[in-house]
Amino acid sequence: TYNGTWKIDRNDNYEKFMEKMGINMVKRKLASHDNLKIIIEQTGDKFHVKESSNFRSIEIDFTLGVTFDYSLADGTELTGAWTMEGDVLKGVFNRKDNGKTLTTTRTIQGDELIQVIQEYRIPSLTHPEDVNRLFFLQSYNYEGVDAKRIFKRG
Ligand code: MYR
Repeated sequence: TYNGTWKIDRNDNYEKFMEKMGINMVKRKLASHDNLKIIIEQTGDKFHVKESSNFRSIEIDFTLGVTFDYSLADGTELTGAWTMEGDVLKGVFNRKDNGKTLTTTRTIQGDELIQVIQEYRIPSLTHPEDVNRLFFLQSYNYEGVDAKRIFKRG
């Protein structure tokens, strides 16, 4: 289960990923030590997420398969959705500013929650039904940088 409190433990390739996304050095340094904590409460296909970090504290509600808006800590606006496939949470989020697509997965491995983030050139895939199409197309459009953020139960 994803329920519980998750604190960032370490990142893998996160700074390089942010560089590729066009985030400047000062922001990258701050973001890679953001003390991110997420509290996940899942009830059926509904999620309530409390996100807190050095940057902000926000609460997010979403339903699996339903598109919602979300902003990154630097203000970049996204729209997209999470779906669940087996035990894997798969997200597809479109950047409103440049139309690029961020895909992300959350999986639990032992006592860790592993979030993988990738960026693709494919624009405007915002519908939940597009998730599988995107995961199929990804190998052709992959920008070549992905990152991991690894959380431990807190
Ligand atoms: C949530 O479930 O916590 C809310 C929605 C999260 C969307 C995540 C989108 C991809 C993350 C990209 C991070 C890139 C930072 C430069």
